Amino acid sequence: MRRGKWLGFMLFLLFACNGCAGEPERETDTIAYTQDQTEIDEGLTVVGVSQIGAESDWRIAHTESIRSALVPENGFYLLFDDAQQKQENQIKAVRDFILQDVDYIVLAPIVETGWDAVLQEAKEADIPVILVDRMAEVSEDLYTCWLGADFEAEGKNAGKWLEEYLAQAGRAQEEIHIVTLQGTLGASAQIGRTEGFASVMKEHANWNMLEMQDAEYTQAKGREVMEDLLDKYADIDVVICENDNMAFGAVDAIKAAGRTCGPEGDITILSFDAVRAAFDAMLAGDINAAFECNPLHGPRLVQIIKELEAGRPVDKIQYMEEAYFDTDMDLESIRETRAY
Ligand code: GYE
Repeated sequence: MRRGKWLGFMLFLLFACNGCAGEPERETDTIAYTQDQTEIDEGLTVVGVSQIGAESDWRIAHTESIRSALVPENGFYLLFDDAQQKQENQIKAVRDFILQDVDYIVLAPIVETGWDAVLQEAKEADIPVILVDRMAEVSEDLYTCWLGADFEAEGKNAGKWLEEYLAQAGRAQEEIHIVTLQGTLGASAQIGRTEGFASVMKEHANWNMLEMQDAEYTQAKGREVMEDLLDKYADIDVVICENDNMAFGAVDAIKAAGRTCGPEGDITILSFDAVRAAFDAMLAGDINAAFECNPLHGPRLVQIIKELEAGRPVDKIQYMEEAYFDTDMDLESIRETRAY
């Protein structure tokens, strides 16, 4: 912890406790911290993490990876805030972290826009900000680095996979009707996956995008949106789901409508993330392919912060390595090796 930080920290705790009196607040580790402050070792690096929510299996794995890496044994004290899918909660969390004068702020921005003011405040407070998962559309001097996935490449890979799949099935020239369940509109993962897939679609005049709808990355909304699309269109050939949980919801809706999907069914389902439950869904024959998005950011965050603490520069943009999986592979064996 930098010199002079403890004073700010203690003042904040006083302030936080006063503020707590009558106001029902959402639960954060900040409160937990106030209760066991005496146990905190001054040598620890304090990191405030603003997480988006718990909307998907991917997000839960992401949180778990960060929580298990930023631990005292690795030299960290973690303040974790779950924004429950609301940007205003994330902005408030970042402001709280600034007031607490944490050593680092880690932010997973729900959408790309709207971060200029709060990140400027962090800069003025001299607190490095590490963006993880999704990107923020801000000037480069407002964050130290970004760690995440190449969402556009994921979308492109899905398009290329579909191209090959249709060719192998002798359907390369057929009219193909596609719908997309999009993630939270304005989120990097949504923008990149939509644009990446669209870039392959452009090469296929016979691929028709019937409709794209926001299903907010959740299973419940995925089901609801898919029900609506099945009501509207009788001839859907392919469903692009911008995460696994929406795919699970789509599969539920398709089955409830008496339709079939997966490699043996009549609707092809492509999905992103490749969480363990997606392997189960592929093995059950419900979805065709899952394009991996790696949520294990925790160990990489530890490395990045240790480098920064040692005064060494880090790469501004850092991608995670990713693959894809489909039902032609030995999914049983691969599933055994999966960490999430
Ligand atoms: O695909 C989805 C989650 O931003 C990569 O957000 C992340 C996405 C992920 O809710 O499952």
